[in-house]
Amino acid sequence: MKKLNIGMVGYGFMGRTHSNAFLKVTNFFDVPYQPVLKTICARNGERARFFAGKWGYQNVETDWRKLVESPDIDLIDIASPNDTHAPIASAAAAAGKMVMCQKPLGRSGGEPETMEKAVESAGVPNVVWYNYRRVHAVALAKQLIEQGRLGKVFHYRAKFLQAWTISADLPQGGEGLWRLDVNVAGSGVTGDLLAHTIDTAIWLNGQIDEVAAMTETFIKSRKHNLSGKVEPVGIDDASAFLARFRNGSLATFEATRYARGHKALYTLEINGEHGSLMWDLHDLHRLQVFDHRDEGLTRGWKSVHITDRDHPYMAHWWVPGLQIGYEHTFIHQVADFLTGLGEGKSAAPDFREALLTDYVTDAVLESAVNRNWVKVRAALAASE
Ligand code: SOE
Repeated sequence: MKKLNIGMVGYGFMGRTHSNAFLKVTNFFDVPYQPVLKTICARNGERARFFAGKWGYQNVETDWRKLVESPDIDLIDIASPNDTHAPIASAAAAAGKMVMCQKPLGRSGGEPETMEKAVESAGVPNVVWYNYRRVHAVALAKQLIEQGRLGKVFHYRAKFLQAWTISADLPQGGEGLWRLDVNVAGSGVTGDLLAHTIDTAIWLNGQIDEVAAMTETFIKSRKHNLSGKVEPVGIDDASAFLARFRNGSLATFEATRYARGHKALYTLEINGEHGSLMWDLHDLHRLQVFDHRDEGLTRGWKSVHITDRDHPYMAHWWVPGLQIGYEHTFIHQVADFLTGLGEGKSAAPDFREALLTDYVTDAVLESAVNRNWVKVRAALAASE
């Protein structure tokens, strides 16, 4: 099996999910490449060395510019804060490296397009880590929709609810809290949480054409960890929008970090002419299925336990009846990427496809400011 030397940027939560996926993928999937945890890169050398020891990285680097130029690296994986995505991805592509990038692709204001152009002109394989597509139950939903089980789709509904920023004493900025700093994150829950729901929605139900949104920042100023001063909060704490899909269906999306009682509740529901599907991240190994064509007396919602060999990805795991969880979605992402590499293609969503999600989040933020319906850019391009 060919070796694929990984240069990972970032050792936070996502650095761990990605490293774990690279380590485990060949134990469970027959893929044409063996990822090698070659170099971990982060500004804090001491923390990076600790991370390298824990996960088995061979080298430590503190300058991502040196990492992307390094001849012994094949693939740059970007698991660092959002403001680093564009410069690292562009430099990595220019150096001829494959690029895997944590979502969202970049901050709004042109970064995602620059990144897409960089990987396209360099012709390097690329992918964005939208891991919820790789939940086995969500992949089954995709399969059922493609088989036409729902018929014409009328409604799509998605929510991603958290509660971790409710305290006004929580500072913004710096390690672990950069998601609250608009200069680093680009936006709040729109780019962080809605982006996931939008990626899954486009994958399952097609292009979103227009949106009408509202956002709110509940805590207007917080101490900044880097300056030590109280500074205005620029991120959206909550974001909700109405949408029209190109297939004629209507949608509601909501994300917040102020839903007391919910730590990470991502739910989605699709209602069609013949049936409906519901999925819930807290019960991620189940898909709720309703088929109106079932015999009337016993017709009802079925809770399908996604653990059988004929369910997506499940032939690679344990024996029927035994479930898998969150970490596996990242392993699936790497497996799909490596399989794609063997076939000479990028796995989905590549940067070009992930741009569609950025166009929707841009439209959401614009609509929230202007308080009107906004056409999504990709939709404009298609009808021009
Ligand atoms: C934020 O809390 C976060 O970690 C996101 O950044 C992830 O993308 C999401 O999957 C879980 O929540």
